[in-house]
Amino acid sequence: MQPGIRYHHISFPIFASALIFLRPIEENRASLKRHYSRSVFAVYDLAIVFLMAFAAPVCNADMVKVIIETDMTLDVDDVGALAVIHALANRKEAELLGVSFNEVHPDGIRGIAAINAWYDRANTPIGRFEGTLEEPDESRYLNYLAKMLSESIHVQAHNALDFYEEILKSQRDQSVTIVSLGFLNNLADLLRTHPDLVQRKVLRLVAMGGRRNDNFNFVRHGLVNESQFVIEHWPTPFVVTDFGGSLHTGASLSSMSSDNPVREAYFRWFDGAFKGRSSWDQIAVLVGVRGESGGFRFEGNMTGRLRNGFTWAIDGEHRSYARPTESNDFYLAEIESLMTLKP
Ligand SMILES: [Ca+2]
Repeated sequence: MQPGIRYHHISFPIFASALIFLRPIEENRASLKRHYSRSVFAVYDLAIVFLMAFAAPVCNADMVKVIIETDMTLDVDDVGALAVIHALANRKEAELLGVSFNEVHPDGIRGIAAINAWYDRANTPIGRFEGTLEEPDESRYLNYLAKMLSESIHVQAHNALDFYEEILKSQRDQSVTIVSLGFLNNLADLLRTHPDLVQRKVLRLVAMGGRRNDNFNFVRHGLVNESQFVIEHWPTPFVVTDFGGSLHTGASLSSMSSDNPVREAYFRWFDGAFKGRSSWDQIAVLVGVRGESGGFRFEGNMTGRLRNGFTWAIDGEHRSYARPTESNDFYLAEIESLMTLKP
């Protein structure tokens, strides 16, 4: 067991109990002040500062460290998924290490940056695919999002390879979850160039795509062989998720402020209306952050297939399929509330 984990396991219950114990004092602070001297409260405040200083790293130990790999361009569920990961970061369930863009739309980077900035995470590293794609996708919303980003924010996106190298090197071994919401071009490049780094640092790759004969994420832009390379050679656990088509979310974004780029993306995607759109990518984020405790079972004893004929064994350990175990209403409520959680 790593020392950090042991420290975390011992100290978290102590800090949690202390904070629960102190809560009534905090709630009745005004009336208690009438009965106790100033110096008593000075000691009390010092104790709180001490607890917060130690509680912060303890809580961080619990967070799932996530890199999002997105094709945010054609469909809008990538935008919803980015909202979900920011909300999970606000709730201390996840730490967003960076966002990597695997499409080539000229407004993609600024669109991603606009969302990060709205959630007060303008410094989130962004990676970009610097190759070319057959028939690049168009977007109904990215140009609007790009304009929402303040000119005062300098966006610097790095080549996806440099982006991954820099982030992964700085993280603990087997601590990083990559959630892929689009194409696998960046991850194929990463795996070819830094297979050892992937093996050492990546806990798990969760990929949104059809388990059998996927017709978008794993094949679009002529990338099916890149997808095969990733699925065939990824050295750590790989989880495929294809649930979410029947979950229509985003309509409640109408209640958010008009400076919210997530709201704007859904509004523009529906050509000036607020409706619900399928939630494949939000589900992938939930699978990545919450794993089986989020209402999924990682199953094996089946096969996956790509349209080029490549068939792969899903054994439930090295390769798994995330099967939903709850009702649609459960995921709908969860996603809708996360997408509308304010920063
Ligand atoms: Ca996507």
